[in-house]
Amino acid sequence: MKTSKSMLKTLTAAALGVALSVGAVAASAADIKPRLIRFGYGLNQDSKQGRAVDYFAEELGKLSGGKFKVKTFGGAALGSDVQMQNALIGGAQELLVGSTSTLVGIDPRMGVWDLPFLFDSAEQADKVLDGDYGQKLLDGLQEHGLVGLVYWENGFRNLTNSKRPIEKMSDLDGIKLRVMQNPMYLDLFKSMGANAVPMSFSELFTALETKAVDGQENPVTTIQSSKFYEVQPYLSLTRHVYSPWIVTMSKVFWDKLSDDEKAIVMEAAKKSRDFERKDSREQAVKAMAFLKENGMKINEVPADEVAKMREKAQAVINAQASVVGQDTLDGLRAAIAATKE
Ligand code: TK8
Repeated sequence: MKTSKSMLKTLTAAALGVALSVGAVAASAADIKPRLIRFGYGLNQDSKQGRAVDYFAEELGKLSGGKFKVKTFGGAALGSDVQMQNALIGGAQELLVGSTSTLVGIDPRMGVWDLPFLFDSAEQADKVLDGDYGQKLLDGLQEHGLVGLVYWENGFRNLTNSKRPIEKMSDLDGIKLRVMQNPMYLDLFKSMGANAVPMSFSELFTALETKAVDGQENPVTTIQSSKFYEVQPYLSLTRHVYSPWIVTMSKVFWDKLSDDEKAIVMEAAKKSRDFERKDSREQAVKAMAFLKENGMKINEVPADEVAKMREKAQAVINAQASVVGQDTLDGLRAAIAATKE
């Protein structure tokens, strides 16, 4: 619900035939108070995550007429993704962008985005994430103390390791592989023969450097921006999962905001989503070239070997019905099917 003040403004603008965005209306006359938002994230500042966080900070600053100050904290300076989620729920931090995977302990349904070999393209994923299905999952977070604003792109995940190129599924045998903290990943990579270990992202570089683990999996942009290429010679292009990122806000903070304030937060969030996805897709191409130039040995995985991985994945996907709920899984399949109509 808009306040009567902003409603009047909107009507006036419409009468004048001026196309004003909510934010432009809001900045001067609407109900906006000075606020501080602490926005934490796990990647380095020099990454697509950092760039989009900075973009959001600037946009929201503008939309609020300078009243909202967004202080940004990259490189897990406020803690790991799980720690930051808890800080949001407790009201000690306002905003976070990170993986959906670490939310499964809070809301198991978030695990659907980790299901392997789900999307054919990033554009297809956009449709499902930004459509009713994705929105329903965002809305579901509210009862757990988080407000899901938008999804950004993390990207298609690929394997890196220090032992050997993964050219066939059996090359994964015994590879000690760091996975994200969704138990589904453990089952998935164990079923493919790897020795999977869950670990927070903030500990990963050191674990790779000290060889506490042999490998990990992430999109090429992260392999570049987190400097994994310095300690991981092999990159195998499996594209096994399309990962989104999710921007979440503390519900404690959200509930304090006026309708006008909520509207500008949402507007900045949506703009940042579009900015980030565009940047992500441009950077993915550049990252491939960069990683090659910087000595990574990159290989494609032959189709028949990917087929073997898909077969293992299918059993893991089916087993997720009891975790995320059959309805949630069916809804996902329907939403994906609808993108093909
Ligand atoms: C960054 C993480 C990262 C994710 C992971 O905090 O944990 O591997 O892909 O992007 O959210």
